Amino acid sequence: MKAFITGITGQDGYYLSKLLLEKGYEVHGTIRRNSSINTDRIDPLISQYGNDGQLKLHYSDLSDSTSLINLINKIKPTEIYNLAAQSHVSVSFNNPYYTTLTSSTGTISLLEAVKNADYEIRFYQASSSEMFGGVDNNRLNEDSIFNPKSPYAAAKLFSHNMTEIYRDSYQIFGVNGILFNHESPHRGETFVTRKISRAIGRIYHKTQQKVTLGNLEASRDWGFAGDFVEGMYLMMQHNKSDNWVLATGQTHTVREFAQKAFKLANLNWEEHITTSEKYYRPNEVNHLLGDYSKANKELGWEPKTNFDDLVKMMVESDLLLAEREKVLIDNKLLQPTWEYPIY
Ligand code: NDP
Ligand code: GDR
Repeated sequence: MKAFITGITGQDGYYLSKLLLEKGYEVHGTIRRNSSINTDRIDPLISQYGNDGQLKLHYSDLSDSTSLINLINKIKPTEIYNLAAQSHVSVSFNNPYYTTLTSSTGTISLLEAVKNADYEIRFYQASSSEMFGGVDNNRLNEDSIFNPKSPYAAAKLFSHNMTEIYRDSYQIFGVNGILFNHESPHRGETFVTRKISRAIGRIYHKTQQKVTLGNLEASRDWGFAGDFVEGMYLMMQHNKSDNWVLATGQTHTVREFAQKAFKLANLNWEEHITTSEKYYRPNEVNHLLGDYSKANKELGWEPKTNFDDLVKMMVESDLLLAEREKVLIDNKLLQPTWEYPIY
């Protein structure tokens, strides 16, 4: 049981590698060379499992086909999870070329390595509910029509199609997990749920005054990332590769998330949230609601964490984080943040 994970430093990379390490897998993950170290999320796993023991990290990049293929040939994984991506939908409008190039070439490199291997490597592609485009209020499942509205979604649909093409043409074990939004205390801080929970922690501890958001009426089917990686794992253990939707079957607006989250900290959300068109997207996905009945029936998967518990988990974690930050601010080791300028 040897897993190769691209994007191990991301939210899902953390939860998935934790799950696989606990199951006894040898886990290999790719990290990118950056001027600052960006392994924060997986640092607890590195402490526990080492970075050259049961967990092993390798420098690579989705755009570096040679390095990906060399790593796979050397490591000989039994499962590959392709989680890496420029995963921010809004950023993909500003960086369309980079978003498309890295996602698409990365997937092809990995699929080629799987195709050419002389033993079976199971392949997981991180597909997204963004590919549906949210054109109406219907529940979306594996047979729903795709209507990508961003460079991010189009790049994901390309990789989704390529996984199916390699599955049908070369009989590889290629899975597409079409996952609806999933969040956690490890969610990137530029995604709306974490942007809100992070702001609440700082507003509560008086190190931030307000938070500026974009479209409050967009609704999403938000689940907990820890539950969703279990679904990824189950897909990879199934006797036949296929496409599966993972979702919660409930949708909430950004406004509802914010109201609930601020209330948990006894803060009045209207005093602290402003909106600005700078956070609006050129083309918005207004509504997403998933139907996970196929995953439930065939994999026995269902989400364990409901919306209220997810919001609570994120707010409580960010209240603690902000409390720790405040100590640093009080000791002049950190600057207070009035508002984030970029996202
Ligand atoms: P994150 O943004 O948290 O993590 C993305 C990961 O990809 C990071 O490890 C990042 O590395 C890495 N990465 C980005 N660009 C490159 C590159 N050029 N080469 C190599 N690695 C790169 O995403 P999530 O964990 O939330 O999501 C995992 C995957 O699932 C993504 O592909 C995302 O698009 C997809 N997805 C996510 C959903 C969600 O709700 N979270 C829903 C549906 C799909 P670094 O840390 O260096 O930036
Ligand atoms: P999404 O997540 O685009 O669904 O993609 P995000 O949290 O960025 O946006 C969700 C909705 O909130 C609205 N919104 C804001 N979004 C951000 N980021 N910042 C804001 O200030 C803000 N205000 C309102 C957005 O317009 C949108 O409607 C995530 C990513 O993880 C993708 O990689 C993944 O594929 C999909 O989920 C499923």
